[in-house]
Amino acid sequence: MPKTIRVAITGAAGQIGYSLLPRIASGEMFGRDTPVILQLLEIPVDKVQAALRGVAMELDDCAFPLLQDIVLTDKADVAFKDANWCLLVGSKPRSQGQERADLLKDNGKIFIGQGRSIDSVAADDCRVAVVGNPCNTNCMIAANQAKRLKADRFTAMVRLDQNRATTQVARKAGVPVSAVSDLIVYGNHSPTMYPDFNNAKIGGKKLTDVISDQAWLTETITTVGKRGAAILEARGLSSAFSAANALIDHVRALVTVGSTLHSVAVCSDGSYGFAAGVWAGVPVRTTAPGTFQVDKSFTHVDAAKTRIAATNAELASERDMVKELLAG
Ligand code: NAX
Repeated sequence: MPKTIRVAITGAAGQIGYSLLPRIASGEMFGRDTPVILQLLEIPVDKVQAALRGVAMELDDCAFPLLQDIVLTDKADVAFKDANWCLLVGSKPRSQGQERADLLKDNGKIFIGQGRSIDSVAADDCRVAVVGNPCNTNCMIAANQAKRLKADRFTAMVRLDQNRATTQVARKAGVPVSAVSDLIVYGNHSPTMYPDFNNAKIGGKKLTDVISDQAWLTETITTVGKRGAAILEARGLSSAFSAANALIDHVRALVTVGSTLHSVAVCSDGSYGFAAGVWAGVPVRTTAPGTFQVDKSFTHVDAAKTRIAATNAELASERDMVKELLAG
């Protein structure tokens, strides 16, 4: 039997947590034969801690064979202790009238503390995936606190954007989603993200040969970028199970060695024109469990370069807004 994985999850009593936890406990993230221990972190507020206990009761009542233990805590050092994976989902929502810069700074403080704690108590092989928004910049802030763990242990999630784009093009082409490949989302998890249809494939053919309607493709970039807002408008709540599902895909991709390309936000080394040191979505291939390589072989037409430059500018401006939160 594979070794037990300790998975720390922040914001575990939230919406995404509720959809995510049973799927991890049932083996969808780390494999159907891999035991897991869930280490759940929530804020020290009685009502929230009570909700967390309720979630744990439901996990108990599922009698998941792979779920070996559940730890409930309001202390980061307890949640991240010996964790092999830290899934940073929790963050503060934007309050009414709050400036984006203030939201960035408010949430940034959470990720300073969590980054430090992970670096001091998590397992040596620890990997971190950030979902809490603004996830690229929060990931950069957490990684910046780490002395022991290298930057490539920290990734942020743009997979939901990839999945959203995949369904749009599959539906347009009248093919199953599994026919779509190499559809990479570049940049920030925000409306500036760029889903690259030019290098994507459908059934092994160039996507743009299968869908030649350029106006539709351009409009679909906007549809994908604004999908979160559309769901919020329709549901009155932000995306939850689709985000949890994307996080399953994100981590599963990073623990599964293979030639498939995935969109993952990683620490930029300057590839594709991203500023070095920001976390940007790029094409990634998993070379060993938890270890990836960025595929730098794609070329982009001028219109794509302009979009990538715009999402890079946003990432750089976010970094600028939180510069006092970055160590060194
Ligand atoms: P909820 O508000 O339902 O849950 C968030 C939970 O985090 C709350 O229970 C809260 O108590 C907890 N929390 C806040 N500060 C914490 C801290 N310091 N330590 C531990 N827990 C803390 O939000 P939910 O819908 O679950 O969304 C969670 C985050 O995911 C939000 O930041 C959201 O914006 C982000 N999203 C990211 C997506 C992505 O693709 N990267 C898509 C979905 C989602 O919008």
